[in-house]
Amino acid sequence: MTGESRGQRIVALAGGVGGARLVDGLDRTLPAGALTVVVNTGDDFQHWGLRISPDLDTVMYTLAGLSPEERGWGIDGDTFHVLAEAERRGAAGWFQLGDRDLVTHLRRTKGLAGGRTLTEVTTSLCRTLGVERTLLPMSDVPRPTVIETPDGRRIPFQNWLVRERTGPAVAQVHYEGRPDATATVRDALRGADLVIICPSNPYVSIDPILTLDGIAPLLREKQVIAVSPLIGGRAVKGPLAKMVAQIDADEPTSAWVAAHYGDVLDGLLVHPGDAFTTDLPLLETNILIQDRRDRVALAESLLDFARINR
Ligand code: FO1
Repeated sequence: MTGESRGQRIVALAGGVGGARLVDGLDRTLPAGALTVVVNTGDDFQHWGLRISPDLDTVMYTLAGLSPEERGWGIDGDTFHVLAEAERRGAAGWFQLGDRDLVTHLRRTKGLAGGRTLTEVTTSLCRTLGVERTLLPMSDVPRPTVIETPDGRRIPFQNWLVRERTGPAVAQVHYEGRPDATATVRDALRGADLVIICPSNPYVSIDPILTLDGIAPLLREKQVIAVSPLIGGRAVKGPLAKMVAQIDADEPTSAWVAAHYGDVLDGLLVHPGDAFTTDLPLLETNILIQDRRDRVALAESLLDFARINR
């Protein structure tokens, strides 16, 4: 596969843990320079005066081999002494920032305060952790995701996800502000031979990227292949299944994923048993990523499928 992919430029759109795992498989499969990862920053927020970019960090730590296998976010084996002390002194402790992880947030916050862009800061964070792949925040300007409940309450995304444990029902998801994708992101997409939509939550990880001005029209000119984030009517991780029921009053199926992405999509990978009747090229293959071997196998199947359907 590496030989066949030589010279190809592939862009992956990714959110959190599920996206990071496929990106890791692509990283292990594709030659140097062939892969650019555009990462959702709608989850970003300020906490303890620090700029936290959970999805960028999840992808970065995964590529650096630092992520905990099960949990997926943060740094494996991290300690939480600062968190315990901060809580003892009355700080909010609902978002678990690990001691080693804190160095990332401190450096990012300092870099941004010094006038560097999130793109620049991300590149330097990656280099210090030995990550050579190009990781690009979707935008250098904040675009916070906000959850709206049926009674009109608006809850910042991390508060809803972590603090309120996805309890409040979701009527709508908003992406606040109208920043542009960075020029670097647009150039990467313009030059792409293949765009991969990772198995991340469409509403809160992928749509923040797809709804940036000019991105969807650009993608309609490209071969775009997605991996379903749903298996047998359940999300591999996170609240997607109940969001589909609450927001779209629909069943959380692969057919929903295809309909959601609509004419942007040129192919979809679904788990065995999840195929449905459609003109869209489908590949039924194991999309449940449990270990490193699964990540590479999925990346290879996807690249083969893209080549056959080009
Ligand atoms: N997710 C949680 O469910 N609880 C946490 O306390 C938490 C802390 C955290 C710290 C750093 C980081 O990079 C990610 C963290 N996450 C936590 C994960 C993260 O908030 C979500 O998984 C993503 O935003 C969803 O893509």
